[in-house]
Amino acid sequence: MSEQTLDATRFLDSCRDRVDAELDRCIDRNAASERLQEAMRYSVLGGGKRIRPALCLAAAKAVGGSFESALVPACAVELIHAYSLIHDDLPAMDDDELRRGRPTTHIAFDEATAILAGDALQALAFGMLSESATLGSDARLAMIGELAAAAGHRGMVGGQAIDLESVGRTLTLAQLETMHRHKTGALIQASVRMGALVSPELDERALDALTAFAKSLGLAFQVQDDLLDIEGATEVIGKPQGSDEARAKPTYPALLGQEGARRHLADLLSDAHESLRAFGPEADPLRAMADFVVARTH
Ligand code: GRG
Repeated sequence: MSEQTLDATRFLDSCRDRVDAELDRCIDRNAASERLQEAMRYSVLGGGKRIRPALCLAAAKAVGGSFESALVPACAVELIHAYSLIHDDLPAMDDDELRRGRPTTHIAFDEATAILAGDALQALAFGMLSESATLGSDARLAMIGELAAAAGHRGMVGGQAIDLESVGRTLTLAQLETMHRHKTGALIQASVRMGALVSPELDERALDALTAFAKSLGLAFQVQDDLLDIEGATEVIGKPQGSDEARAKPTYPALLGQEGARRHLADLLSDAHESLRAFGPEADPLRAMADFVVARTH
């Protein structure tokens, strides 16, 4: 393990306990349906690297914001992420039976419960933000807007729609990047920007630099995901690799070749670091997270 990966692993570990404790607390025991509540807890608390919460907490640190204030937005982005995975795994979408080494939510429960769990997690994310006692009302409002834009039809859901429309079609690199900017990039960008928004003294230049960082990192995340897929190092879920459906998905290695995709990944990582040039050591966790995202093995 390289020194940077080790730094990020330490940072991720230090975030995970606090984030998981908060997620455990916020999916309380008072849902109207016990089965729904179990499905929500199953989906959120059953593993996951917590990359998005860690990016949120690292961005807050980079601009001098407090860990305590960034904890709720960090959990909110993870709830949106968990909902997106539940819905993405459904038969009407990717139709996957395994996620994080366990049955997907619709397999462990049933399809209708999985849909409702995703819906409820999305609502919970916004509810948590609106009620956060550690954030001022301006910050709460800005974060709710940020997360809504990233999650909705101009962001993640829009990207998923492009993805569904693209199966079996040949995309140009520009079209592929447009899809990933929306599908995975938007939530990664929101994670970083919401972390930055906890700082009352945030200046526009710092926010722009962090946004540029997150844009490069969001694409890098997806290039590495595609590389892991073809290298077979990723957790293969439900469908055999190389199946007709898997082959029909547009990917970076399919467009650029494996070597081309690796070079593109290195360029995106370098762009991400360049965006942080004006920041001092307080942005080191963010730098380490960028290195981790491109070096991750699953
Ligand atoms: C269905 C509303 C809706 C949206 C779906 C983002 C998305 C849009 C679906 C996610 C499906 C997916 C597998 C996308 C590729 C990106 C990816 C590998 C996500 C998994 O993120 P990690 O690696 O997962 O952060 P963990 O398990 O660590 O949380």
